[in-house]
Amino acid sequence: MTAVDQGVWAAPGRINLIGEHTDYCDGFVLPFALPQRTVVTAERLDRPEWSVTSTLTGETVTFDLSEPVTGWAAYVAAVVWVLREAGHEVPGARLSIDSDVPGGAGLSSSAALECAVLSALADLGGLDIPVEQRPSLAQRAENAYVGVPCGIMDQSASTLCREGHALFLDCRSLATEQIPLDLAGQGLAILVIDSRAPHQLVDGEYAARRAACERAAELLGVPALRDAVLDDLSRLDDELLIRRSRHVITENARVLDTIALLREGRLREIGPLMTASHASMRDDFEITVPEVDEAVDTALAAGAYGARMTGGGFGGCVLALVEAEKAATVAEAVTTAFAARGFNPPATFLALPSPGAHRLS
Ligand code: GAF
Repeated sequence: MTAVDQGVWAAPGRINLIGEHTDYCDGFVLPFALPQRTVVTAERLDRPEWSVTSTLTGETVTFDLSEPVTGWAAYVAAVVWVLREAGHEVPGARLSIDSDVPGGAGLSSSAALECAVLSALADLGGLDIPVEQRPSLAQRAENAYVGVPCGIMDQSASTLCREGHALFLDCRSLATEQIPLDLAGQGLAILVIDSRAPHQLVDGEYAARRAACERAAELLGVPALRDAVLDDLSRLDDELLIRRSRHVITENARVLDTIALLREGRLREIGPLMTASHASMRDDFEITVPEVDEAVDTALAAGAYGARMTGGGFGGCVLALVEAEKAATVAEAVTTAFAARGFNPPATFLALPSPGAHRLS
């Protein structure tokens, strides 16, 4: 690959149609990329130094990896680190970062940053990194450098999604299939409701859910919960592990059922699967909070076909499948319900399946 001296690259946030907390269980997910994205303007430097400016805060962080980098710039340092670890000659660079992916909302602002920086550095260095290998590198950057034990869904979505499609990803084989998602063509819309619920103890809770799933798989004698079926649960005697496992087993099945319906163009019928996914996250996986439960219940009462929280949990966003013409009414109903319960006002927008990471200029 020919190296370029400078350019502008973008990578999107994502929303997950269905398949939550299944990625680190070797299971199935079905995210799509959002129009909201992180944009990196970058130029190559002739020394091994990286200077990163956030256009949102004006802050600049400069590092050469001789010291650990913390804070938001750690996500950038992590990408430099992982590329070097993989044997690539990463060029020094001056990077300017802009983003309209809301942070802390469960829409993968971290993955968008990682994947945009990875795209920029790969092109600046003329590095030969096939696009299919990029999600694993970005995930490893986050796991090993930043220290977040995330799965591979977000980095895959930010890298591999295509406009107008959802990405069916088998998180064991990493096989992908682009599933057409023509919402507008069927008069439908996906309304996103950002609950703006304050996040608490999120990292610890995420790691605890992952550990519970791994423990359950170990007790069942399978490589991952992907390999378990509901009948296996009678072999567990820990009530908590039974519920955690039941979520993952039923969620994987719901992803496959959703895909079968989408392939037949039966978009409205995925609604009940979305709602069942939410109930499972609320009752078995216990990762919802009152704000997201309220958003789901109100959206359904206002006529949504289905609604569920998306992302790691404990706040963040809900997506609701609605008739396009009803989206504003559903959004208004949720805003009113939030006010009545004394919650922060939610933010709402429509999600359009958008392209994954690419060079803009
Ligand atoms: C977060 C993680 F980063 C993903 O890997 C995934 O586990 C998700 O939570 C839950 O489905 O976004």
